[in-house]
Amino acid sequence: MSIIQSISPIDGKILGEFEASLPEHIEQALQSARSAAKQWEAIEVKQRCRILAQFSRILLAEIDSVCEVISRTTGKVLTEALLGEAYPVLDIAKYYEKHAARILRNQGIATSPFAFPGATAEITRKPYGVVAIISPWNYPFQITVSQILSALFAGNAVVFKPSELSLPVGQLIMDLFAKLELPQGLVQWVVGDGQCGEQLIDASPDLVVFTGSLNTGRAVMQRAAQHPIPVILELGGKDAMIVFEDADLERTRDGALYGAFCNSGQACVSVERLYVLEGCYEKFRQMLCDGIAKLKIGHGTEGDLGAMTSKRQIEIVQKQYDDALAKGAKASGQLEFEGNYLNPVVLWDVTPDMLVMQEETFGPLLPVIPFISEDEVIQFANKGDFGLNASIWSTDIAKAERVAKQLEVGNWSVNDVLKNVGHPGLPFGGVKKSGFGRYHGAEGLRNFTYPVSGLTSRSHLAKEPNWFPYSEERYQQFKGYIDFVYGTGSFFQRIKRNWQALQAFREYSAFDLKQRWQNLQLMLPWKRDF
Ligand code: TXE
Repeated sequence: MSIIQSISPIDGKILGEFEASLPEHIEQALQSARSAAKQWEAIEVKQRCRILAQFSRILLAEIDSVCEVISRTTGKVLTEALLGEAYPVLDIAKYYEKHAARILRNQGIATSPFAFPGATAEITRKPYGVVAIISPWNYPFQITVSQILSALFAGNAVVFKPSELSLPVGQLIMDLFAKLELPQGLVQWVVGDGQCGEQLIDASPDLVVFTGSLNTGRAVMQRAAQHPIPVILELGGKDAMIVFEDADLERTRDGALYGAFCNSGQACVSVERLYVLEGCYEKFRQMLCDGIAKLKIGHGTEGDLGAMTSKRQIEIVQKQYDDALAKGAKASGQLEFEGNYLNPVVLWDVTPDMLVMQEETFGPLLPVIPFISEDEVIQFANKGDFGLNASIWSTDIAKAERVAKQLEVGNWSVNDVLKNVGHPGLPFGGVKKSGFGRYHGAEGLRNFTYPVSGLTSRSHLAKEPNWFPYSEERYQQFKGYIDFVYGTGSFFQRIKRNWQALQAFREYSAFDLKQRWQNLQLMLPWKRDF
């Protein structure tokens, strides 16, 4: 039995020891989750929402201790734990509590009275069954719980694997869900590193939701492909922030500092490339350097930037910093502070060959680059493999939105940063190598279900016209029917030239009242898709 020790990056204190899950435990977890999923799915959505509403109440009652555990495990400051981890979870829980029944309801589909005389059609949403959630260490509570809640609201059971660096938060999540009246085994966790993640996939859940690095995402997808199991991948970004001269520069400077250094830059949506219009580039760069000097490093409720979560991540950031300086970049100061704490650093005179411009940084480095035109900055921002989030800053909203819509990203915001990804109604996810699939919003919830399409015929006829036997005459009649439906000319012209063929289908075209009523209802705005 191997033991994983959890050590706080703040002061090196041991936070706990956790037994790594053996393959047979993972199999057992999957089996009991499967039977819990059956019970949970049978509960109607509104009742599921009532049960899950308890989660927010429990979280609110324990919010200080929850933030304390998150802070000690990750190194982030308490305000960051409150705003970046607990608050978005409360928001998504409330949103689904209110909207899940509507998002997941059956959807009537209009049916052609010619092709399907008398038939009605509908889409029902079914939960996948057991969802495996493999989550990272940077937002171990928010990402994991938002995805668990999405899976549960949609009617699934969950087996999650937190990062091996976030085990106290994994335990905390289990303790919170244990206080809800859920079927036994509906939410379970497994403990371990990448190998445990592989074993979890091999235990054959029905959906894998992964958040982490591009390379691990590839491995997860490859593993899932052997079954095959559908995957949702959230793989990080190299997000651009674009600043025009007409922006409110003071507000924009504060936005840039927050966007780049929130959680010490360990966010998939943190600002990693800051493009500033040439006319205000020098002034803005100076403003950033002045602003950075006022940021506080610390912990608890005092600091703005906390400790980095892992030594490995510090090494990655240090390597990018050293590489940039060796290749001619200038820096606002030293990266090293003390222990696991790093200084926030602005870099300029950066070039595309530097690691900091090529790889995800996931640390407190902010490269600033000048641009000369709208077209140029769109080209700059669209360069590279990732496409997660971006922000555009200008008082000319039309211009900012015009630029935003030409960016190859899954999400953007104008005159604000990061907060957009916490909006519970906006589906969140990336394009290009930032991954695919979404969570949050109506689309995000439906992604934890699959559609079942049903069609009910109300035909009283002995047989349908497309059934056997075929003949030359039947062929010509169908050609006439197709020309009537899709051919050119007015409705009357098409009837006239295909009159003979249509006679053959007269007996099939009877309108059914139920079908007419369904089609009529589907024209009403409030009956349309949510
Ligand atoms: O993440 P990994 P790491 C980026 C960031 C960082 C880099 C590496 O740039 O520097 O990734 O971080 C589990 N099969 N992001 O190494 O390895 C692992 O145990 C199944 C972006 O910590 O991707 C953990 O639970 N699972 C990011 C989870 O995958 C496997 C968040 C993520 O670990 C596995 C974090 C395998 N073969 C880092 N190997 C974001 N997008 O927000 C590992 N895991």
